Amino acid sequence: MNARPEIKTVHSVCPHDCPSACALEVEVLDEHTIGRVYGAKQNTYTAGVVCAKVARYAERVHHPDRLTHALKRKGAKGSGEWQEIAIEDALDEVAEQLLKIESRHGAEAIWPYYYAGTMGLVMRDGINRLRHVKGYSGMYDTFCVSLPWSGYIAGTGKLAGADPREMAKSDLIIIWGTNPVHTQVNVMTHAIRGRKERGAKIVCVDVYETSTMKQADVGVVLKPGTDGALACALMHILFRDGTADRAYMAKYTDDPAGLEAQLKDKTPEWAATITGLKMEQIEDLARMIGETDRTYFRLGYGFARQRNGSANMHAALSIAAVKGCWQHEGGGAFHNNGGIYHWNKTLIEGLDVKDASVRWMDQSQIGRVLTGDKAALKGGGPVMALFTQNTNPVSVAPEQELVKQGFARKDLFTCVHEQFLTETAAWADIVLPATMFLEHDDLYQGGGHQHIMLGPKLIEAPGECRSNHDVLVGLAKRLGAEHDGFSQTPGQLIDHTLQESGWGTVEELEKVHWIDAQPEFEKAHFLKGFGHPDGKYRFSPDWKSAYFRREVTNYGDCEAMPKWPTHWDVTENADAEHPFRMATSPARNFLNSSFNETPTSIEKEGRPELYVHPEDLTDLGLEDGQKVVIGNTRGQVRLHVSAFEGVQRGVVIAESIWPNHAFEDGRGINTLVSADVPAPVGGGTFHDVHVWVRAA
Ligand SMILES: Nc1nc2c(c(=O)[nH]1)N[C@H]1C(S)=C(S)[C@@H](COP(=O)(O)OP(=O)(O)OC[C@H]3O[C@@H](n4cnc5c(=O)[nH]c(N)nc54)[C@H](O)[C@@H]3O)O[C@H]1N2
Ligand SMILES: Nc1nc2c(c(=O)[nH]1)N[C@H]1C(S)=C(S)[C@@H](COP(=O)(O)OP(=O)(O)OC[C@H]3O[C@@H](n4cnc5c(=O)[nH]c(N)nc54)[C@H](O)[C@@H]3O)O[C@H]1N2
Ligand code: SF4
Ligand SMILES: [Mo]
Repeated sequence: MNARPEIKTVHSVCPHDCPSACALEVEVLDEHTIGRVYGAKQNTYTAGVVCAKVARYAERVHHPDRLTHALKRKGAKGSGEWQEIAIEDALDEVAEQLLKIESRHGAEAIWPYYYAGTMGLVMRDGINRLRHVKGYSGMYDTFCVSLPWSGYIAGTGKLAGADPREMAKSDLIIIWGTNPVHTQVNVMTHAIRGRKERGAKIVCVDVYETSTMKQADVGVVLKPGTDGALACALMHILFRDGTADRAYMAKYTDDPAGLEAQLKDKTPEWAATITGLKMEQIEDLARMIGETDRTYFRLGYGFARQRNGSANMHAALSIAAVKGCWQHEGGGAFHNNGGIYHWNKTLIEGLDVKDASVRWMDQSQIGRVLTGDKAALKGGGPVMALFTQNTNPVSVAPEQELVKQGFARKDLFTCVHEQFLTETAAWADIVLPATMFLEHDDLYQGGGHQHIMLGPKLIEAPGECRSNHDVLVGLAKRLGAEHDGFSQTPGQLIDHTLQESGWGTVEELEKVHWIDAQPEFEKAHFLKGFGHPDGKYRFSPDWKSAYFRREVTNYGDCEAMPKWPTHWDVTENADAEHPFRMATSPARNFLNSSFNETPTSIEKEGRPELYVHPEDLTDLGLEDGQKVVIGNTRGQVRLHVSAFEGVQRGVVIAESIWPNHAFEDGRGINTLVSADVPAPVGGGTFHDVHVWVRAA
């Protein structure tokens, strides 16, 4: 696994939190420097295409502001006064603090907090090994996947679906609640192949006219949180018009008659009122689906970031079963392939020493946890130490006012391991400098496709940067934490994990760069049965057993969830005080809070803006481009409005995630987002926010 500097263009993998997980070819100029980054041409999913952010990755790796040495806080918390210290001294200090806090307050007072800034299995998940060996508090990861994944699994019983490359063989591709032109560009490669090769129609369902919708044949702009209503009306019409596949449903689904009865009153008229769509739009889309066996539902994350998001994911997914699309190549549905890899991560995560009785706390509720909210603390004592890797909560987490109050606590010890001095790192006591993906070995899987890929170390890291693994090993030694995983190199962990999971050895993977793990057609299309014990697709989900995190029981209020697809009206609706519904949809040139440090991204995005319908602007007495303040019970945010026709009245969009400091008074968009716990298992409701809008 050595760097091969004599070879100019070398294989790697994009490590970012993006379903595309692109296979890369990287120009290595010398042992410290890269040039352009390309998509690997031979990889059948990446097919030579990467997003612009990563094509210009040299800007990020060789950024002048990269952290290269450890920092110790000199002034008050958050003061920005630092002293550079040697990395070994920094690790000594972190270990000393953690041991002190453990002896005074118990191991559960320490909260390792991480997410998916890198998607490498070793560097992302290794932190759990330290957690399990030491008995530190657990973190339940709710930012992203809990709502969509539970909704999908509720229907299929498995997180997998029709091969996304099959979109090239579809006749109708429905891109629902995702904006791939911004968030996972390769979806477009395969959808557009379908259009070119067979005249496939592309439909896009979103809450505003996105860059993806501009490329679609049909755009459906509905009100946020109303996808369940649209899905029900579409299914109602399929039953009504005789285009539902009754033979398929009889064989493969739990209770089609029950569903049909439930859908009787879910008419296009009913759905038009809820979604704000025209009845003809709903009828037209239903007719297209009804006429097209090879309809492919590409279901995204975005529409599930609503309090009813799991139910809406399940409702949209159910259309594919009503129409029987799964039987046809180029038909069916897909969200994520997490279920196909059968990883054994015992060594990486230290699962052999896991104590299930140790508390876990909700990632999205970090503000409440750090400010002592009893429910968020799950009945345990206060968190006295945070150790973070791969995430930037003082920017991306909901309820920013609480998050910042928490990080400002004088009695909280915070160590942040980062590549940049992020808004989270700025509050730390100790900051450790992290390697970037080209500077360490790791193993990756495609969420939006089906490849297992190797990302080897290609260049040397600057200064004293350490990989996540090396930092964990350094801390484990000092903390007396023993586990086999701490005595292995990343290359050995990769090899062991591959072998234990049935994917060969690291040497084999090195030769081929990636493994295509796509299950055979019949399995991927559930033609041998769905993932539930009875093999049936569930129109009527058992929400309690649909949890994708089975250790999390009774987290949200499952009893209150609808038994059948419907419009479950639990979103944060507009009211007299807050007349607008806001979504914080991802901007093209940022990736969560990453890339908002690179000059080209900042230049392209301009400034934080709120897209508002021109007639709403008129009603508010506001001009295009005017500065406004928007708010709700959680706080207020200042930004500029931009007149935008491609949104329903009463809906506003703030493309994200700008850093807090890009806003006039340092309050970013997540000030307004709630950390309430949606059923069934919690999850970030980043696009489910009501606000008022006023002149600033
Ligand atoms: N450029 C860029 N790329 C990214 C990211 C980024 O921040 N920027 N983030 C990465 C991460 S972590 C993830 S998880 C993925 C997520 O990628 P996606 O699956 O695309 O999910 P989101 O980006 O959250 O939202 C997608 C779309 O859902 C829309 N939406 C919001 N509410 C509703 C609704 O109620 N109904 C419907 N139909 N649509 C709705 C939003 O307007 C947005 O256009 O993208 C990854 N890629
Ligand atoms: N308003 C709004 N907020 C959102 C969302 C939204 O759509 N709208 N989306 C939500 C979603 S889906 C997600 S997933 C979260 C994601 O939010 P974050 O978890 O903050 O996401 P990233 O920006 O991907 O990564 C965080 C940090 O990881 C660091 N990092 C990368 N690689 C490494 C490494 O190898 N080691 C170490 N130590 N650090 C590394 C990067 O420098 C970066 O600062 O944001 C959520 N917040
Ligand atoms: S599309 Fe996603 S996976 Fe591909 S290069 Fe861009 S950020 Fe990375
Ligand atoms: Mo995410």
